[in-house]
Amino acid sequence: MGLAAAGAVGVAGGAAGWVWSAGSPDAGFRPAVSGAPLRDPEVLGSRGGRLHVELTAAAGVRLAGRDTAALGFNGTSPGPTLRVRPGDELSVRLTNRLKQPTNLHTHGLRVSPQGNGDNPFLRIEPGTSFDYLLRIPPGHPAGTFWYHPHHHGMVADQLFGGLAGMLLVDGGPDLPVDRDRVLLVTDTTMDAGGGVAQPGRMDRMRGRQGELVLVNGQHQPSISAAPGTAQRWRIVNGCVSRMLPLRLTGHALDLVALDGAFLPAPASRDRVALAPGNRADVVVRPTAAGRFELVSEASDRGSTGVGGDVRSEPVVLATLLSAGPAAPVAPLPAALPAENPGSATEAQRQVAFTMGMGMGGMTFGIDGRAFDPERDDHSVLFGTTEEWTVTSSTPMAHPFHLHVWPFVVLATSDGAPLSGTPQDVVLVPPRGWVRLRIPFTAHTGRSVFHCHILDHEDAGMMATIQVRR
Ligand SMILES: [Cu+2]
Repeated sequence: MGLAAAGAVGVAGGAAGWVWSAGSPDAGFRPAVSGAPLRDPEVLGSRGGRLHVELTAAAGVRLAGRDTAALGFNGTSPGPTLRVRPGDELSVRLTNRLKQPTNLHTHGLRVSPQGNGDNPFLRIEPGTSFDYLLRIPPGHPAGTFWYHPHHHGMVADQLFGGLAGMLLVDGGPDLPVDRDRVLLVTDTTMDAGGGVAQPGRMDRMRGRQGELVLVNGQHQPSISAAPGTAQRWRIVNGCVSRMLPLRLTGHALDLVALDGAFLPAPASRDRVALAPGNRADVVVRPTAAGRFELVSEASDRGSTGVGGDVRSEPVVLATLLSAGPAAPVAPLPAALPAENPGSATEAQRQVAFTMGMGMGGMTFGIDGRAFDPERDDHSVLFGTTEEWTVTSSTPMAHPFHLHVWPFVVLATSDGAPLSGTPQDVVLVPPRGWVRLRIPFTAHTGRSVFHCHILDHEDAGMMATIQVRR
C-alpha cells in the first residue's frame, strides 16, 4: 500500500519504523482544506413565476476538502440555494437515496402545510420520489429561509449528516451592498475515515454538538471585502443544537433582518445570537485593511438536570480579509420595509404550553406528552390571533419553533432584546418562559411546533396544531 492509497489515516514515526494509526478514535477527522475562499452553493432560480428542482438526498459529499460519507442534496452539502419570488410556484421532486425515510421542510416559509405542501407528516421511503408543490403567496415577505428534512425521529441525524440548503425569497429592498452571500452554518462530527459519528445517550440529552463547525460545508473559509465596500451576509444557524452567539472582531454587525423578516431600521449590534433554526441578515462594511474573525462565542444553555452542563466553546466560523486603502462606507437606508407586527390586534385566546422532561429527565415532551402524529394537540380557528406562553420546566434552554405561522415575541423571562418583527424560532430560557402573539392567518391545515434542538424533537418534544375554518 502506497502513501497515496493510505488516504487520510494518521502516520507516526517510531523506533520500530512507521506506525499507522488508522481509524483510532483520537486520530479524528482533520479538514484537508481550511481558510479557502467562501463558495456560494449552486443557485437555482425561478423564471416566469416557476421553479422546478430535483433534489436527491444521498450519502457522499465533500466537506472541508475531503470526500466523506456525509449526506447531501445533489451531491453537495449544503444543497443548492433555491431562489423564488412572492407569488411563485416552487415544485420539488425529492428523491430519497438514503437508507431511511426522509421528507422536506421549508423552514420559515408561510406556505400551506397541507397535502404536498410543507407537510411534516409525509414519509418518503428509501428508493422513492415525491413531488412537492409549494405555492409562495403573492404577499410573502422577501427574505432568508432554508430547507432541511423533517421526518420525526431522524431529523437530528439527517441534519447532522449534512442535509440542508438555503431558500431565498427575492423582491426585498435594494440594499447598498456589493455582494450578497449565504453563510449556512452546520456542525457535525466525523470519524477519521470520513463517516458521520453517532452521538451517545448524553449527547442526545444535551442536544449533540459537532466537533466540526462548517460554513457552506467549508472549514473556516475566508471572505474578502475591500475597505469601503459592503456585503450582505445571510447567516443561518443550521446546527442541530449549537447556539451561535455571533461576533465579528473589529466590527459591529448591522442587523437588517431576522428570521426572514426585515427590521424597521438597521440595528448596529456587537453580538447577534442565533438559536438553531434562526437566521440573521447582516451588512458587513469594513473601513480599513485587516484580518477579522467571525466568531461564535461561548454559550451556556443550562444543564440537563441529570449531570451535565450544556455549553459550547468559542469557535471561529470564518475570516474576513480586507485589503486595500482605508475608505469610508456608504450609509445604510434609514428605514427598511418591516411588516406591521399588528400590535393593535387583541388576542382572542390565551394559551400555555410547557416544554419538559419526565421520567427522571429521560423523556422529552410538551405538556407532559411525547409527540404522537395521530393526536390533535391544539386546534385554532383560522383568522384568529392567540397569545401563547411557552415555558421550559427544565434547567435547559429550548428553542421553540412553530411551522407556517410566524409569531411576534412580546416578552421573555430573561429580558432578551425583542425584535418586534415576526420570527419562527425563539429561545425559551432555562426554567423560563416566552410570551408570543400568533396571528393564524394566510393558511389552514395541520402542522407542528417543537424544540429546535433536533435531538429533543426526535425524542418527542413536538406537538400537532390544526388551524381550521
Ligand atoms: Cu429542547
